[in-house]
Amino acid sequence: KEKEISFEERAEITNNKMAKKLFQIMSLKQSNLCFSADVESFDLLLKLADEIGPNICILKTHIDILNDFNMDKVQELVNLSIKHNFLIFEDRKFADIGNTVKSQYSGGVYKISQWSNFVNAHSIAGSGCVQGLKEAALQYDEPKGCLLIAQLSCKNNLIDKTYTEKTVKLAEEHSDFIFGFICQNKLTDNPGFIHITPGIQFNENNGMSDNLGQQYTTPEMAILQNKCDVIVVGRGILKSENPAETALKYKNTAYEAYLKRLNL
Ligand code: BMP
Repeated sequence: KEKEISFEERAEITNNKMAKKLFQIMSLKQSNLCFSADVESFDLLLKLADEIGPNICILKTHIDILNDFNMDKVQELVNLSIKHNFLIFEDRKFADIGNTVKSQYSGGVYKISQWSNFVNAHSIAGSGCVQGLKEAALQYDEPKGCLLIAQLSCKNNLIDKTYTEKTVKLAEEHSDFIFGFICQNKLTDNPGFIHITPGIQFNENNGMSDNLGQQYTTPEMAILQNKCDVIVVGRGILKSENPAETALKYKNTAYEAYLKRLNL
């Protein structure tokens, strides 16, 4: 049986600067929790980021659902990410030809490349899409990165096993920029690739209902059984009475599950 490698060791092993930075934050803060800040008010997002920031390694945004977007507030978010030492992940899910995603990533209203540490892309468009994003990222001194969506949490999605396998192959071919996956279970033993998993709630059946096809699993299942590295939690935290307290519970549960996996 293969030995589990710690986040700390993985930070050492990987040549990908984004992965290194993330693994370092995870081991320093003892957190493998990503908070999905799916709110429509930027002011609320900033308040939550300040409260929850100490307990997360990543804050995930959907910048295009904010009603009061502006670049000054983006700067405040960046300041909070420095204050609390978390990374900003814009969940943009790029999926077009290279030339288009390059503009979508760096231009437009949101100028995502300026403030996000990393983004994600569907693998459907192939290497040109990855190449386009990579080119746009090259203009920055600090590391930028991208995750490929290898699996989805929602019911009846069209991704099959072959698509997932091809996605892993695409990631391996671009491992200077692609440093992991959005997925539901571990896909590769390459320690440099991180597995980030949405669709998480403490009580997957009695939790908040989602009538739009979202499927939930528990933090323990995701980390211990499915061997993922990071859990993504949105409504499990947002809809709770005390989001900061609940985030701490998710953080502790996910990290304990990781420690248990290391010692198995
Ligand atoms: P929630 O925990 O409230 O269900 O939110 C999950 C978040 O993760 C959402 O922002 C969603 O866009 C994202 N997500 C997902 O739920 N499943 C996937 O397969 C990929 C995602 O990015």
